Amino acid sequence: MENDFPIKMWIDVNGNVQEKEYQEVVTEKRARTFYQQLIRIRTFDRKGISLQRQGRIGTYAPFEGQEASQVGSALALEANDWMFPSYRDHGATMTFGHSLKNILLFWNGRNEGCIPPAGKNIFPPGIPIATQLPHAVGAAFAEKRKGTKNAAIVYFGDGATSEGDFHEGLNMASVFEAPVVFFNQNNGYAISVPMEKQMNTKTIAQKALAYDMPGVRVDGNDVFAVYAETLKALDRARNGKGPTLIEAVTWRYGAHTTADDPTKYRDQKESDRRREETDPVLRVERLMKNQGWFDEQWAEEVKNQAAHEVDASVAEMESFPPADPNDIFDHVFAEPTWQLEEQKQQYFEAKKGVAVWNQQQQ
Ligand SMILES: Cc1ncc(C[n+]2csc(CCOP(=O)(O)OP(=O)(O)O)c2C)c(N)n1
Ligand SMILES: [Mg+2]
Repeated sequence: MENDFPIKMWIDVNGNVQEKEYQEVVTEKRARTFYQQLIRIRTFDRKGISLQRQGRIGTYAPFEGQEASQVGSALALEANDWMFPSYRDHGATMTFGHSLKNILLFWNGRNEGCIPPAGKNIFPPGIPIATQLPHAVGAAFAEKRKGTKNAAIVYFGDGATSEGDFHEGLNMASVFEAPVVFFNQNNGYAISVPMEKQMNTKTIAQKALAYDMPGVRVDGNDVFAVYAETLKALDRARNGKGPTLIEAVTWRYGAHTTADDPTKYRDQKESDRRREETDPVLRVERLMKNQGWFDEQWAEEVKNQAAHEVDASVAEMESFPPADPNDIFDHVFAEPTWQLEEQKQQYFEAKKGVAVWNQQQQ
């Protein structure tokens, strides 16, 4: 079965273009745009971890290693398309035009973090695994019924494919030919659970067969291959041909979140080896060097510009007051249920208890 779903690659690990015909898409202009975005989101990601370590934001889910999957797919979208991210996909949302400040506010527990810039169809990150898939199908189906050419993309991990929502979403999209792209980032792990312990299939792409839609495997660290395959799937969707499942094969170099220690379940040497060989940023750098497009001074400027933008967004985020715990309870339903009222009371009582305990320690 694995052989039926070969991994598509446009640029190999040494930065060489695989086919002559790709040269039309693999232009200097695109390489620069991709490189710039890859650096931008990596800079943000590293800052996210650093802010969490300093206690300046809450928890944080890093995506380093998965940048090509997120940049390549997001840059294939049209401005009016819909994006449904998970908690690890803010590289994609910021590429699609989300505000960096709001993304940071999200990780700091503030409601504003869920709001995209005006006119941008970006949903808040799906934290309960796979719940965003049926939402994306609904939005795509609504666009189809309205007669537009807009499509939706939904991001999720390998672990999410074990959830009922994954199957319900794919089935519904298939039956109603909804213009949606199911974009899976297979990073090999669902927190500490490796893929082989959670499914017997060797690929995610083959799961598309059950829903009679195309299933495509792509090198998720090759931004050009990801871009080209997503574009193809989006074209198909817009033209009434229905959904596609894309499996971007990738790896996260860091922890699942800042609350996790990956060395407990993964050999760090494996991650180091992969980084050396298949880092998505290095891949574009090697391509640009091979083509004579890489300019050290320009690359320095790109890095400085990214650092400047990220620092400015941190300052903006920090001008907001800390999150209000009432918000967790008050915005779930229009009228709060008794269970929520009870939980809220319990929370504040416990908090009072902690405050008293802290005082006693002083
Ligand atoms: C419905 C549900 N069950 C369990 C969890 C706890 N949980 C958070 S992340 C995660 C693993 C998801 O793995 P995967 O889909 O591969 O995404 P990745 O984190 O690798 O991007 C789990 C089980 C959750 N958030 N939601
Ligand atoms: Mg995963």
